[in-house]
Amino acid sequence: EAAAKAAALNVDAGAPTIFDKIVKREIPATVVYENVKVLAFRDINPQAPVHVVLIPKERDGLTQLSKASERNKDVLGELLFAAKVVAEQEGLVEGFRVVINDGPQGCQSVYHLHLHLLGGRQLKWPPG
Ligand code: DGP
Repeated sequence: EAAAKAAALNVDAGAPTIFDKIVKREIPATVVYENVKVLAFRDINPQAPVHVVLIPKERDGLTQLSKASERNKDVLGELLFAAKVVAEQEGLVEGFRVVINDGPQGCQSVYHLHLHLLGGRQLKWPPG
C-alpha cells in the first residue's frame, strides 16, 4: 500500500515510469506484440500462464484510466483491440481476461495506463 501511495504521488509530477524505459528499450522486456501505438510485453510477475501487459507507447497524460481525456479515446480502442490480437496470438481459444487496475484501491502500481491480458488457466470470479 505504501508503494501504491508513493506511485500515486509520482503521477502528479508526471514522472516517467519503468514502462517508458521498456518503450525506449533501456531495460529488457519480452515483447510479444508491437504496432505504431501499442507495445505488449510479458509481465515480470505473471499471475497466469499467459500474462501480458499492453501499454500506449506515448503516455500522453494517460497515467490511469480515470485521467483519460477525449483525445485518448483512439488509443484506448487500439489497446483493447491489441489485447484481442495478442490473445489470439497466444492461443487463448478457451477465453481470457482483460483488466485495468486504477488507483490505490485498484492496486495500480505503475502510473502509465496499461491493460493486463490474463489467460491459460481457469480464472476465478470475483477477483480479490
Ligand atoms: P499494475 O499493478 O496494474 O500497475 O500493474 C503493473 C504491472 O507491471 C505488474 O503486474 C508488474 C508489471 N511490471 C512492473 N515492472 C515491470 C518491469 O520492469 N518489466 C515487466 N515486464 N513488467 C513489469
